[in-house]
Amino acid sequence: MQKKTACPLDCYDACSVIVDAGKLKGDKLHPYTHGYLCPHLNHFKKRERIAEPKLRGEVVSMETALAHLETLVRDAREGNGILHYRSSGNFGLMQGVTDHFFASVGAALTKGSLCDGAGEAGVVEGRGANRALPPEQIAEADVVMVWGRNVPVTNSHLLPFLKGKELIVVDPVRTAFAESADIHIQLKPGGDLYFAMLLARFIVIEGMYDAEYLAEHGEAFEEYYELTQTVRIKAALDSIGLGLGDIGRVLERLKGKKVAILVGTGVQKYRHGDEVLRAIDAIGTLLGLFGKPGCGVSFLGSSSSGIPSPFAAARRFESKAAAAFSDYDLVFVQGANPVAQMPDTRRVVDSLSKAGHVVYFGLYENETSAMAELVIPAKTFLEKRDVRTAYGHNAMLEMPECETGETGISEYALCTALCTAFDVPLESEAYYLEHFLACGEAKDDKTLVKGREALPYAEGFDTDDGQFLFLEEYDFDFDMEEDYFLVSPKSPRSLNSQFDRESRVFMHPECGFEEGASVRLVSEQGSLELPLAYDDRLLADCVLVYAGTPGVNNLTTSLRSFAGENACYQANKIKVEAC
Ligand SMILES: Nc1nc2c(c(=O)[nH]1)N[C@H]1C(S)=C(S)[C@@H](COP(=O)(O)OP(=O)(O)OC[C@H]3O[C@@H](n4cnc5c(=O)[nH]c(N)nc54)[C@H](O)[C@@H]3O)O[C@H]1N2
Ligand SMILES: Nc1nc2c(c(=O)[nH]1)N[C@H]1C(S)=C(S)[C@@H](COP(=O)(O)OP(=O)(O)OC[C@H]3O[C@@H](n4cnc5c(=O)[nH]c(N)nc54)[C@H](O)[C@@H]3O)O[C@H]1N2
Ligand code: SF4
Ligand SMILES: [Mo]
Repeated sequence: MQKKTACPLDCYDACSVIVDAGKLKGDKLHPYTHGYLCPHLNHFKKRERIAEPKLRGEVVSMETALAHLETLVRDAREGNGILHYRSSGNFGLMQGVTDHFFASVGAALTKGSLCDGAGEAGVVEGRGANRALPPEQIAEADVVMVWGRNVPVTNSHLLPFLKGKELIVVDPVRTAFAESADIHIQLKPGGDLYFAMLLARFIVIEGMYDAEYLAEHGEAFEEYYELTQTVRIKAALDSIGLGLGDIGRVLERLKGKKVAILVGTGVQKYRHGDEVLRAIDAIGTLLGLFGKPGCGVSFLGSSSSGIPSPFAAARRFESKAAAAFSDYDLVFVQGANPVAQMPDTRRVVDSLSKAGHVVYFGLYENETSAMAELVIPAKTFLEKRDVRTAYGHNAMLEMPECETGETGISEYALCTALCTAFDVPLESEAYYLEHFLACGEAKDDKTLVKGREALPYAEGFDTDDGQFLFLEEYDFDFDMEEDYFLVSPKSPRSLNSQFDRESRVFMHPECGFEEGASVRLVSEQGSLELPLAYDDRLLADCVLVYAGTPGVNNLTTSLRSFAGENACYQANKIKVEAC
């Protein structure tokens, strides 16, 4: 018998999945899934998962594991407290049920982000709220400008909506997507703020702005124009590897067209990530793109937008990107691999090794499970009930239990055991699922989250006075040091640290190092040796190490973004040495 569920992975697409005699297939009837899945889910069943709970490396029963967890929680509550470190291994809404227990017993949860926090902060500063464009609006555009998002790799189910459009890609790497575009702006990593400010400046100079729209929604645009004049045109363009012709080519394509600008995480892996989003949004405001059919600027949305949490709220928080694990008697890690995925691995390992006790609750063995005293296997998304929403579209998908098995425990069952032991009130699983499902409503051929608009900002911005808040100052100086830029994007073969992780570093063939030999990458934070592969899609001064490559975050910094408390994976320059 066929069952329908949804992919739980951290991805823009949140695909609708048909489970047919144990096989996973893309749902042909779901308007966003188009009948295909990606390699992550096509090979999902082949992955070796953790089979049994382990206590100090010895296999134990689930009963023993839960009893030990209970003791650790009891002791830590009386001591230096508990940190519940939950990340994005599974995006189902029921993952949050453990927050309910931990918040209720006074544990700290995390704030800030490893992912899109800097960009999100910028969007909220300028527009008042972050609302993403649904795929149907993107499909109405004439021109789609994709800025720091690798659509075929990270958001492949958007491709059918981009067919036949003029495409502009802004990316320091000549990706296959960039290659397929009408224009590829191959700027230096981190050069986006200057590029966006100069585009805005020339939009004003050329009189391309929408005066009527600005009178209503962007009164302060002349002050912003003055700010853009502080960017010295020739020097700035030289520093980011572009020329005046690049500005002209882009503006020529945008003129008088329905333009959708899609922004990914690539532009905001820096301390000033919020300013980049504000500057890109300013282009959208000057051109009057917001609230018009087929137009707009769209960053990653929030998958929980429109879904009030039914769970207890925490009162204490620890930084997601720079958590001080050593301050806690108990660190409970769920759906996460912080040892590999947080920045500044040396600091993370040092801090985590000084925590009283570490418990890992997940599907796969990884760097973090290796440091845990207690390892608890989870059930897969096929074996538990959940509801999925997305950051790339507004659909809601129900996830019934499709398979049964002896391995692992669901988040709800684990939470029930803990709540029972500590007398924390917990509603039934059905209650929470119904709460989430009640936030959706059927529309045409799909279920959508209520309140998420088909055309965001049609009624203006969500700021206090409805005006777009242009950037008023910026804290950015392009780093002209000799060293290499680190580019650390998503790999086609892994989903962060899940599945087939890359193990090489990529550099331009003319880098002067021998292909196949190991090179040592060195930053202020640490170093890493990897075999070198040539990649002529890269600029000569860039080193590419994919997210999920073991050791990549030895190189990255614990410094967080100026706004949004985000990790800054590309803020460091690095040196390369032959080994
Ligand atoms: N296959 C696969 N898909 C994924 C994931 C995965 O690990 N693997 N992860 C998921 C997650 S957690 C997320 S957050 C999303 C993120 O997905 P995306 O938003 O696509 O993020 P990235 O792949 O990190 O970066 C996108 C592009 O930005 C470019 N870039 C790097 N630096 C800069 C820069 O300074 N300026 C500009 N303009 N571009 C830059 C990179 O070369 C890359 O092509 O993907 C999700 N989907
Ligand atoms: N250098 C560099 N580092 C990066 C990034 C980058 O671009 N470059 N990207 C950052 C970004 S955008 C993100 S979102 C983070 C992601 O980093 P993390 O949130 O740590 O995600 P994953 O690496 O996917 O690890 C998820 C773990 O979740 C567990 N898991 C999967 N499904 C379930 C489940 O159903 N239940 C439970 N309990 N556990 C489950 C699996 O065991 C898996 O090992 O990485 C960040 N790190
Ligand atoms: S594209 Fe994204 S949502 Fe779809 S199956 Fe792959 S990981 Fe899951
Ligand atoms: Mo992410």
